[in-house]
Formats: sequence, structure tokens, C-alpha cells
Amino acid sequence: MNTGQLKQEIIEYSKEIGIDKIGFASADVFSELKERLKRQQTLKFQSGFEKGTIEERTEPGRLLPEAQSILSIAIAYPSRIKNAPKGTKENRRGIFCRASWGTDYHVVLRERLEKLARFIQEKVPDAKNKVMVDTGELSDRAVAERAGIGFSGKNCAIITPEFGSYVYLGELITNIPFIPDSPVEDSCGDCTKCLDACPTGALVQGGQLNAQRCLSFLTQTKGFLADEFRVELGNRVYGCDTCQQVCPKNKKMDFHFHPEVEPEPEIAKPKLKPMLKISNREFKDTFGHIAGSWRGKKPLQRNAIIALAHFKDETAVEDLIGIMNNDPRPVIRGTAAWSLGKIGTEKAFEAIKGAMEKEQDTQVLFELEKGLENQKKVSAT
Ligand code: B12
Ligand code: SF4
Ligand code: SF4
Repeated sequence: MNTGQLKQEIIEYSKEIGIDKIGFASADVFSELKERLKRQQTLKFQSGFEKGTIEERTEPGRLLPEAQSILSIAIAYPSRIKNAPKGTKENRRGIFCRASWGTDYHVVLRERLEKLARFIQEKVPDAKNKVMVDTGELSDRAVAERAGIGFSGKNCAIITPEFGSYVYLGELITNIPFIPDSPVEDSCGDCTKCLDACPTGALVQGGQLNAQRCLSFLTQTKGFLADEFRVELGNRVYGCDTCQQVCPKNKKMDFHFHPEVEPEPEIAKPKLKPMLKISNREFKDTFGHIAGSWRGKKPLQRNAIIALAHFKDETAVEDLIGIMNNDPRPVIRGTAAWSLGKIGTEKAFEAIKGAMEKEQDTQVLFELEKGLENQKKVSAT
């Protein structure tokens, strides 16, 4: 088998099936990453969403015993919504991060990678391949960096020279020994724009994230959100793009190559109030196909409630009172109480007082008290 020729054929085929960039890396142990992951673990900076042990994450041979190479793929996604709907006073809107626009990228990339695997199998019948996107053990970024897809920015993202950092990543481990590509040179230079812009200081230094402080992570948690983060959340209902938006490498990067990952404007920037009362069925029909629905509706509803407080949306008071009094989930009742306190109309405070008489859950009671404290602040001014 001539692996040089096969590599060329794979590159050609990848373009035909809608892969924007492909790179080849060795399947050697990721020793630097191993140390990094240990350090992050000791510091408790991990998110908990990472799959597998540190060994599985850094030794490709544990995932495919015959592993020789890893093919890394990137698919560019849009950064702008054409004809984006604007929020109004009556209809405030939230925002999903760009990586959650259009069809779930796990589905899109897996389909491309499986085609690639079949193509290789046809050429080399005894080839052994294993594909993964995001939910696999490997660090998609470390693979992409080694395969020359892009460099690892201070915002932690893989930044490609062609598409900036707005790319999804996935990989295919194989037993074929391809000649590896060379890494892309790091060109962050003296820039610190992402570190300066991060609303929560989650980027503790260039290339190091404390995931527990990252709004992207926090939008995906299911419990109460700590107060300090509620203030910073703004209208994000899922994910955070700030450290990518400010990056000069993303200037004018907005690619619309793939209809599947095109944003559906009403979903990518949803009206907030309807999210409060959405049924399970409606949620599945509307948001079920996007990446941002993987944790279910509760975190998104909680974030929508916080976003309404951010806008001080008085038109939402009625709906918020409804869920504060009737929702079976303490996180939703309590966050609604907090939000009502922030919006701070007379009706909102009266409703909080009423809820205090009946509420049994101690965490919700705590949120109700916080809500009422705002009344004291209002009357003191
Ligand atoms: C857990 C996870 C998260 C966590 C933690 C993110 C993080 N930075 O670690 C949370 C929930 C916060 C998150 C958020 C986001 N995520 Co995420 N996430 C993952 C996941 C599942 C694992 C990442 C991981 O293991 N991190 C641990 C760190 C330590 O390793 P790493 O970043 O993978 O690898 C780099 C570092 O180790 C670094 N490194 C190694 N050694 C050393 C040594 C030194 C000194 C330094 C400075 C650095 C360094 O180099 C590696 C290569 O860049 C991957 C999918 C996967 N299976 O890899 C997606 C992934 C990283 N996420 C992705 C995306 C799109 C996002 C968001 C942009 C989504 C959003 N808009 O909200 C944000 C970005 C936040 C940020 N600034 O990183 C993409 C990244 C695409 C890209 N172009 O880089 C991935 C690859 C998913 C995918 N397949 O496309 N994510
Ligand atoms: S995604 Fe948002 S919160 Fe997380 S590091 Fe980037 S700017 Fe900070
Ligand atoms: S904002 Fe500046 S420092 Fe941060 S990733 Fe982009 S170029 Fe690098």
C-alpha cells in the first residue's frame, strides 16, 4: 500500500464530502497533555464533562490497540445570522452560542467521519478505524493541534488560519501509518484580548481555563447558579462566545458552507418568555435537534429566567409569578423568585411575599429572601 497516494486520495475525498480541513497526526502518546490534565485535575479546573481516564485520553493505543495515525477534521460554522431577529421590549431574546446553531454538530461530523472510514476501508480492506467527535476520550483540540489544523490560542480554542476558531473538530484513529503533517505556528503574540474580555476571569492565564468559572460550562449546569455568575450571564441561554468574538483571528470569519449548521434565527435567538412554559414535547420539537439541548430543558429555562432579570423585563412578571408559584422544580421556582426581585415591580414583591407563606423548600426560601432584599434596597434609595 502506498500511504502517500492514499493520503492524497483521502484529502481529495474529504473535500467532496464537505470537510473543510483535514490533517494527519501520529498516534503517539500525548505526553504534554497528560501532565496538563493531571494539573487541571489537581486544581479542580475541569468541567466534569470530559470522558474517560487521563490514560485513555492521552494514549490512543488504549482506544484502538493498532493505532498508528489520527486524522483530524474541521468543519467551519457561521458566526453571523443573516436577518437576525431583534429583541423588543415585549419580546426579549436569548442567545445560543454559535457552536449550537443548526443541526447538532455531533451528528454532522460523525456522518462525515463515517464516510471517510468507509472510503478508507474500501481502499484498505484490513484497515481498522475508530471515529469520535467531542464525546470520545481524546482531546479533539490536542489532536487538531498535532495534525496542523490550527494552533492552540490563549482562549484555549484551536484557531485555523483559514476559518479562525469557528470550527468543529473530530477525528478518526486508524492503524494506517500516514506521514504526519506539521503543526501551525502559534500567532497570539502579545495579544491578551480574550483574557481581558472573559466576564468571569475563567481564563486564568493564556491557554488555561478554570471550567468551573466558565459561562459556557455554567449555562450547562442543572442546579442553582451562584449569584456572582447570574449577573454576568446576560442573555446567554447556552454557551458563551465572548473569548472568540473578541479574537482578532476571527475578524471577518463567517462561513456558510454547510446548510446543516446554518442558524435557524428563531431558535438561535429565541424569545425568552415562551421558554418559561414550554412543554417537554414542544421543547423536543423546537430544540431537540440542536447541540444545546443535550442537558434537557431545565438549564435553558433557568438561564432564560436570569436573562429576563438582566433585561428587567416587566412584561415577564406575570409568567415569572406563575412558575414561582407552580413549577415543581425548586431551581426554577427559586430562580424565578430571584429574577422577580431584580425586576422589582410592586406586584413582583407582593408575589414573593405570598410565596414565602407557602414555600417549603429551604433553597427556594433563601432565593425568596434574596428577592425581597431588593425591595429594601429600592425603598432605601
Ligand atoms: C470539556 C469541554 C468543555 C468544557 C471545558 C473547556 C476547556 N477549555 O477545557 C467547557 C464546558 C467549559 C467547554 C466550553 C467550550 N467548548 Co468545549 N469541549 C470540551 C471537551 C469535551 C473536552 C475538552 C478538554 O478535555 N479540556 C481539557 C483541556 C486541558 O485540554 P484541551 O483544551 O482539550 O487541549 C488543549 C490543552 O490541553 C492545551 N495544553 C496542553 N498542554 C498545555 C500546556 C500549556 C502550558 C498550555 C498553555 C496549554 C496546554 O493544548 C491542547 C490543545 O489546544 C471537548 C471535546 C473533546 N473531546 O476534546 C470540547 C471542545 C473543546 N469544545 C468546543 C467548543 C466549541 C467549546 C465552546 C467554544 C462552546 C461555547 N461557545 O460555549 C466553549 C469554549 C470555552 C473555552 N474557552 O475553552 C470545541 C472546540 C473547537 C475549537 N475550535 O477549539 C471542542 C473541541 C468540541 C468539538 N469537537 O468541536 N468545553
Ligand atoms: S467561553 Fe466565556 S466565560 Fe468561558 S472562557 Fe470564554 S469568555 Fe470566559
Ligand atoms: S484574542 Fe488574542 S490572545 Fe486570545 S486567542 Fe485571539 S489572538 Fe490569541
